[in-house]
Amino acid sequence: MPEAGGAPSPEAPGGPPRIEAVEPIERAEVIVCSPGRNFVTLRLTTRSGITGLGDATLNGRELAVAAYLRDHVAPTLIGRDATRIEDTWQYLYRGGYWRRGPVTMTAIAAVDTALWDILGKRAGLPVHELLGGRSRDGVTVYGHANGEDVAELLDQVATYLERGYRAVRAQVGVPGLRSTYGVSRDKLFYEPADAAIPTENLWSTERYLRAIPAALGAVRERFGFEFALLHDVHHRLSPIEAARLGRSLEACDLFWMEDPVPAELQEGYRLIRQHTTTPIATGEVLTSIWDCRTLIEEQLIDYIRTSVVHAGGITHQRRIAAFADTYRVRTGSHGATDLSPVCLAAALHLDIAIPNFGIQEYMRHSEETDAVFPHSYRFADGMLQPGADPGLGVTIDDGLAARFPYRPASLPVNRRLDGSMHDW
Ligand code: KDG
Ligand code: MG
Repeated sequence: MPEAGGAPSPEAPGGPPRIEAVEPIERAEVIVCSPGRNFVTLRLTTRSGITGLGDATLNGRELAVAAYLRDHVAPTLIGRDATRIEDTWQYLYRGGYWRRGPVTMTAIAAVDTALWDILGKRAGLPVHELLGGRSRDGVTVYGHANGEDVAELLDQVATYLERGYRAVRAQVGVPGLRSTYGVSRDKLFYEPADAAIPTENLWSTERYLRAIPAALGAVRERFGFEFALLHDVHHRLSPIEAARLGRSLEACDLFWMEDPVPAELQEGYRLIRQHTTTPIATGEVLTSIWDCRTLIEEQLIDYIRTSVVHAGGITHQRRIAAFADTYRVRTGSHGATDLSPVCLAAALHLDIAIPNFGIQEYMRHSEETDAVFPHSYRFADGMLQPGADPGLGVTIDDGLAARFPYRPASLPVNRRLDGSMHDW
């Protein structure tokens, strides 16, 4: 392992003398592939040949992040010291006049995650050991049971419980709507980004609010209360509608009701809180600690669902978790299939190390995705284990990735029955 240099670098550009790089970055490559769905991956390689991977996938906006990384970030990384993880984060965030937002924060996340991967490989340790080591035996995950109707949903919940899951998210088709968020034809995998031009779905709040309490009630009636039950509203309700739903689900003893209102409507959570004790989770579309501040400080939520890939990487996600911990808010990291195995591995290293982990979403990746991204994490007894490989424990098979070129795919949009736009 190279020694830390103490001599000022002769090429310091104008400013104060710089310390020589311990592990200079020599290459930054952006790899776009589509093994079952689109993924953007950043690979950094150091002068001594260590590689690190970072997920940079933003569903439906993949090429925007790829261009941001290639055109604006990669050139600034060459020669930079790979061991300066915090400084690089500050350079990319504070150094950027135009801050935050999903594209920027996803690009920063990719660099940060790749640097943690490099650090782990350099040290010969899995990333969670660098983050303070295990706080728990494993990472409890929830799977996605869903059905076109209640009967199919019950079959799917049974399948997840038989597979050993201790936590299940339940989504059901709404009668009279031709498709509903979270309900897929292929039960184990779900990919809403299904067409280059967004598919138009139909939405009815009234029908949804009538269908859900009955469906979740049927799940509890059939399977009892010895597992965690979750439900994702997917940003669709007004605060008072969400309050009503939360109250009507109290007897179901939900682990959480997710994203009851659109993310930008944070004041709405105050009203929801006044009316229901159903725990609330949100955050998958939030990209920084500043976006979560009110929700956490006012204890308007119980679980913060920001992810490594969309909220600035391991460094920033760890900061959000630490801030949340001071208010006894726990984490529930987003883990849909559009978050690549590189992101899932990074999330698992963090989940296992932090004190206030709550639960991890685990939507299985397709076989093609798993083949392109061989990984050391494993599922057993309702938990994922990050594995003991140095770094993140994920690689990318370049040859195979090249056989799955990018395909344009957008997330759907929603219209109400009268034709007006609604949140998807
Ligand atoms: O890209 C959008 C998906 O990640 C999102 O719709 C999935 O809400 C989601 C969840 O909870 O997994
Ligand atoms: Mg969600």
